Amino acid sequence: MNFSHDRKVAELAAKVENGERLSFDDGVALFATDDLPALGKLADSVRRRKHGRTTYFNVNRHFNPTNVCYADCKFCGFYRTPRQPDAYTHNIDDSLRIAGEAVKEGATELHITGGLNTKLPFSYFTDLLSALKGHFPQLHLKAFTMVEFDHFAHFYKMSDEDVIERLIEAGLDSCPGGGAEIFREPTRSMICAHKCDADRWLELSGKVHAAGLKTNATMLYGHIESIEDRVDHLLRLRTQQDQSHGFQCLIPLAFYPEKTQLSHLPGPSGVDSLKTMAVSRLLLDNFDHVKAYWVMLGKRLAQVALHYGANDIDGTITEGGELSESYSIESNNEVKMSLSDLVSLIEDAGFEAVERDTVYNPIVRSNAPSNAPANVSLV
Ligand code: V47
Repeated sequence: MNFSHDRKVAELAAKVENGERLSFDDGVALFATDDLPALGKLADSVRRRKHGRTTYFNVNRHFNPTNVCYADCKFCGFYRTPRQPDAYTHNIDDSLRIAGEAVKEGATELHITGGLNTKLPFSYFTDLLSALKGHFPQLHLKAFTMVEFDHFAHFYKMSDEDVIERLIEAGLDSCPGGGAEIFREPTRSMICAHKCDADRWLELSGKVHAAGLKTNATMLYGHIESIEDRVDHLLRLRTQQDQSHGFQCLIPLAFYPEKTQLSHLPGPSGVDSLKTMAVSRLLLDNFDHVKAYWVMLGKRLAQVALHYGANDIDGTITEGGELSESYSIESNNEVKMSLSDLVSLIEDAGFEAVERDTVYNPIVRSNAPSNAPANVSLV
């Protein structure tokens, strides 16, 4: 039996098997195929070569210190202007209480991002990190996107190096992948005109990597962008990774239109999401990990995406995240999964669930988190 009825996919399968790098045109051709199972098989072969049957997850919590933001991104349903009644900024005590709950629930990571809030001094962020690190030294602080770094440097008139150094001194351990959205113009300016541009996002990633920290990268798809925009985005990340080597993981983020300025759009289909996962895995030959973020994909599609190149499904506890405060693709708005449910989800898809810390060291728990369900299966 031929690998694919699509001759182009069969040709690219040979290229992938020989370890050759795929080009821009190859990426566009893979998106164009109607042979979804063959595309999945190809991405799965790369995923299995890198990770075998292992699917990683972690026990984490998202925390947004403030939802006040001036960026006005068209795809965002989270931000508020300072005068809106539900605008908030957490003080240190609140933040410690939330982090304390997360630690009690067994979290190893706090994922911290927030709005670009011009009412706050830079010391708000360093004090926040120092307090969290002081109280919970075991908690990995994955905090602030390249867009926030750019805002800090401009707004507080500091050099990039100073911003990075002072946040690391305060307790920063690594950075999440947000703010990348879609790099290519004019799409980027149409959806997030007030965020830093692609070159700046990539430049800051390089600087954070040079300072010794790992970061992630995202791609927001399924809104107004073209397939060429997506391929361009992935290849720019690949080029940056060749130079600075600090990206751990790509997270393709399926656009969820509800409560955004783009709510008239349908969002990506299931097939589109699986193709995007597979092409991401195939183009990013220098990224170790590709994550199926279940909060945006939904649990069922995230499970299938593990057969389309993804080898990580993110966290158990995403409650309180900017992608969950206002919405979740899950019909009951459930944005929290127990460790045992997540393990079952992975095993049911035919993979071996491995709990990891933020930088992909496997974690072996000697006993369950204090509030974990009694039937929790330990990894
Ligand atoms: O940059 C905002 C996206 C990102 C919507 O690093 C939306 O491990 C879909 O970066 N529909 C922030 N997506 C979240 C993020 C992230 C999430 C999980 C794991 C990691 C990681 C990083 O969320 C934003 C934007 O691209 N986003 N609004 C929306 N309506």
